[in-house]
Amino acid sequence: ARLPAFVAVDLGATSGRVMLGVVHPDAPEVSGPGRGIPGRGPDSSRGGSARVELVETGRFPNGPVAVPRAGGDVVDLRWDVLGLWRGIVDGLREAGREAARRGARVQGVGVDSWAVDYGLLDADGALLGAPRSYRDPRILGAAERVYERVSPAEHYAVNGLQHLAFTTEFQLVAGADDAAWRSARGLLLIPDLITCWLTGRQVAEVTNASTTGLLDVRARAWSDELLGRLGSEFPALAGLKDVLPDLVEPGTVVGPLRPALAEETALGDVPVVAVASHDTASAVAAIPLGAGAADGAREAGVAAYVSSGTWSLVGLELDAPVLTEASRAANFTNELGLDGTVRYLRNVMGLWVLDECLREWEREGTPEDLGELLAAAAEEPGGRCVVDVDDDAFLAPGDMPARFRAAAEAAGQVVPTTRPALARAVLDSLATAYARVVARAGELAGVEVGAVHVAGGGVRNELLCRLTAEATGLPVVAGPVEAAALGNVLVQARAVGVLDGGLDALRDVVVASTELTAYPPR
Ligand code: LFR
Repeated sequence: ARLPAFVAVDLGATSGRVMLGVVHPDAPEVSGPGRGIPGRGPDSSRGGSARVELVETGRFPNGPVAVPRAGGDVVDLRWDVLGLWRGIVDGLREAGREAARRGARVQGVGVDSWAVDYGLLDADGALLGAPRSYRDPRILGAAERVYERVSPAEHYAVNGLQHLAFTTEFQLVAGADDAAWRSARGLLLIPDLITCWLTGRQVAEVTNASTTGLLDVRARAWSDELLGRLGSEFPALAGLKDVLPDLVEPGTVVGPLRPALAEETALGDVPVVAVASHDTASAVAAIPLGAGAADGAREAGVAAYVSSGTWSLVGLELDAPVLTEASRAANFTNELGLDGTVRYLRNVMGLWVLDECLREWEREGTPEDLGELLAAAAEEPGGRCVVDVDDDAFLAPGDMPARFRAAAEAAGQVVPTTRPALARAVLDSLATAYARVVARAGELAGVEVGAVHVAGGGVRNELLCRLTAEATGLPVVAGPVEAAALGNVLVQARAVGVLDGGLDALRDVVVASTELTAYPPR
């Protein structure tokens, strides 16, 4: 029989990927990579878990595009979703070919992406203009206008979200007078938009919908209360309720691939599955919490995580939201996860700050090699310059080295004058933020944290992993790199019956599929 395979479309803010995940069945005596490290939590000593092999079949750049308007100085920051769509279709076609070469059969397609952003559809179901990027500075100030009418505490009691300037709700308020909004008859978050283009069907997958600010976190349903309040305070948004699609939980089959695409990509009649479509939710599903902590692991305690890509999402997996006033004041979010879980976390600005420095140096015509820069940064003295990377000043694209130095100066820190010193300062600032957030998450949730997992692209940044272990005083377990794509594949495989079991069973598959690296606390 041919091996089952699934195609994960994973869209990040700086690149999109299409990955083929081939599921290899239980192999009792095989010791996969990652099994060498003594584990706790998921049963990593057990043979016999299936294994997923990920093969990249498409990769394309992404980033906000500055689009000028007619008749003025206004520039909008938008996503090139048409370019992404082209990359996705090419990647699907290549996935079909790759599956054939490997004697595998594609049994599903699923899409995850960054959160909060959305496309509007007109009455014909056609896209009304390129979706706006959450980094568009036009958003600044919108949240405050909302809070004057519906207080932060009233929001938190229902949606449980941290304050982020760009939450969907605030974007909608900022755009309430737009001509496009007046014509809108549908609203789809980015992964739901791609899923709609794949299937023709409109749904709102719940993990991503939980980042809109419009959901009741306990009910995992749209909040009539918040939608009602918003509509009465901002009459232009009174129709919002009618443009939101029905919610579905991850693992729901949305429909078959549209026949024309089935033919064009040669994938045939495969189901398109709503996965945990928020990339962070897919990533967390694939973090083997509790496994792989080598020497130095505390006896007791739960594992925290850092999902590290453009953003760093730092927190805990819980089975119920924490909606206390202390939690709100500490700006912790309760986003929804797979299988009824809650992602209790905070956004930390993440590797975006360093990546923007690299892009700025490239724009200036003196590009920097990341590997060499990190090697030099590792030789720099640590702890000399720590700034609050979560300041909104770092949100928009631009001259990040200058902004970072200005922030260092304002904070009375040693201002980094060389690139390695700057890189070191960014990483020290990130590691310090992680340590603060991990400790606070434990306090607020009432648990003792015994280890920290790092997953996503940041796994490749060994210096940051080491600094995280030092700053938290906890063992760090790094891996997998392609956590979101892996989580995406796992949910599809379970939805069609190729895998079974709960999160622990899925994470056993991750352990069998991944190389985990342990960083001792010192
Ligand atoms: C990470 C992420 C974060 C979300 C941010 C903006 O890629 O999805 O979880 O806060 O992007 O959507």
